[in-house]
Amino acid sequence: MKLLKTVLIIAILMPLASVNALKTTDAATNQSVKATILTAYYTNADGGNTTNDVVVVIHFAIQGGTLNGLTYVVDLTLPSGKVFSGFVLIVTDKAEVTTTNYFYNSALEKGWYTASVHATLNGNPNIVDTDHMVFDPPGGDNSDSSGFGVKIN
Ligand SMILES: [Ca+2]
Repeated sequence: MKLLKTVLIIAILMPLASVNALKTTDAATNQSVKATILTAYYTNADGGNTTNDVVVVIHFAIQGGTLNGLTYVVDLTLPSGKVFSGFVLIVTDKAEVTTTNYFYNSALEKGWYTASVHATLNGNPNIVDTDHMVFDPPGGDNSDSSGFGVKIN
C-alpha cells in the first residue's frame, strides 16, 4: 500500500469537553501515543497591537498502524477559570508530529495560565495521553474576539 505522506488536519473551536483517562499503550495492538507540550507562551501572533495571543507547541509520538487518526483537545485555562478549547483531528502515517496551536486574543487576564492537551489515538481500544504546562502571560484589556488556529510543523 502506498504510504500517504500528507497530513490532514481539522481544527475547530469548541466548548470544553470532558474525557476520561485511559492508557498510553495497548499491549495487544502495540499502539501508543505520547503527547508532550514543548512550550507555551504569549506573543503577538496576529499582527495586532498587543501581545495577547497564546501559542502552545505540542509534540506527538505515535506508534501504531500505517495510517493513524489522532484527535486531541488543547485547553487554555485562564486565571479566572475561563477555558478556551481547540479540538483537532490529525490523520497521518508519521511517527512524530508537532503542532503549533494559536489562541488568538486569549491572554485576557493577569496571572497564571495552564495549557493542557488530551490526545487520543483512535483505535480499538483508543489510546490516550495527557500533558500540561503552567505559564504567565501579562494579560490586559482586550476588545478583540478570541479564536483558535493550528499548523503542522
Ligand atoms: Ca492578538
